[in-house]
Amino acid sequence: MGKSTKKRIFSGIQPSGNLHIGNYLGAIKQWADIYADYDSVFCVVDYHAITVPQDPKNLQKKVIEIAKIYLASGIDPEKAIVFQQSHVRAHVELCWLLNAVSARISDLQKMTQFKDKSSDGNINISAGLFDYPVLMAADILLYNTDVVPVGDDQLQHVELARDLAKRFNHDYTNVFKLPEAKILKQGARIMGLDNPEKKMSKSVKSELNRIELLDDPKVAMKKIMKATTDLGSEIKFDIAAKPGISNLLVIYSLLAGMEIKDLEKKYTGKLYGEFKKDLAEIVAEFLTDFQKKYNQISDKAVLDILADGACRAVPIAEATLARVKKAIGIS
Ligand code: ATP
Ligand code: LTN
Repeated sequence: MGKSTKKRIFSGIQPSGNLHIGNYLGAIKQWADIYADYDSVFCVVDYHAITVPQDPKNLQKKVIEIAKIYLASGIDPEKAIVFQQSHVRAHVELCWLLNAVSARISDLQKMTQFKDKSSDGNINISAGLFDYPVLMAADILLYNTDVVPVGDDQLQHVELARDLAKRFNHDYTNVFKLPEAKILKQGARIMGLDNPEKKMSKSVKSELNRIELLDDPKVAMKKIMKATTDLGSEIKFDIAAKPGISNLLVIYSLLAGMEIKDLEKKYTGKLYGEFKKDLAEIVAEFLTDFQKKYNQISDKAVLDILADGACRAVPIAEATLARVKKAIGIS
């Protein structure tokens, strides 16, 4: 079989918290829309998840849930590699090597995700949380990745991966391909329903912040009806003046496949309530359809897919790791 000439995509999500439509619209939908045109690799990054406390009884269930969400979103495991990070040891090995020779503490101190997650004065923050972006760089670089489709909060991490690759190539030999982030123009930062000034997030306490992919559709409809809106009554995309309505317009546009300007026309002269009611129905329809697909996939099928994915990932990762070790002088 000839070598694929397609560019490679790599991306991943942590098995922590409950995935929401921000994760879906910013990352997973983007993968599902483009992955067949690439040589695609999707990972469930369990070693990233444990940088904050996880319940050992629940972690593997979460891994299966995330993998099922990838599949229910339309990723065909025959056409893409889908695997669990901890099944491929090369990830931690490359992380160590990059830590030792290319990563700088001064770079990691600039990472906003670390600053945000460690800013509440908690002294029990793990060293792994600080080193998180180096493991992410290892994930990406092991697979000679060209493109990393993510939401915009991950841009800084992908840029760090690129910088580490450049530094390594400069200091040793040209081993790594330089990856680029792929960030959607629309949907890369879905905002919280209860606070449209901040991104929708798994870790915000209030459930009114987000629509979870496995939410009961009726509950999701209520969350949309309760979403924060703005002063005035016009349904118009204007992030500065109308962050709440603008966020809902983005969600509507992406789920219904309609342009925002067409939605603005459709709702000219109409009230927020009517707009929200329609959006609530669109969200409920989406969730019903999504969950139908999700529920058709058995845990056993997922475990087989992850095992097969690891078998396909290992040779690619090991080949890169061998080149890295050779460049450093370790054989
Ligand atoms: P946390 O709340 O703990 O930071 P998260 O919700 O950001 O978690 P991640 O696992 O960090 O979830 O993100 C998975 C993927 O979803 C990443 O590509 C990330 O950029 C994307 N993503 C996360 N939140 C959003 C959002 N609100 N809008 C668009 N994309 C998002
Ligand atoms: N940090 C990412 C998850 C992640 C990832 C990756 C994304 C870990 N390794 C490699 C893309 C490529 C996040 O979304 N929180």
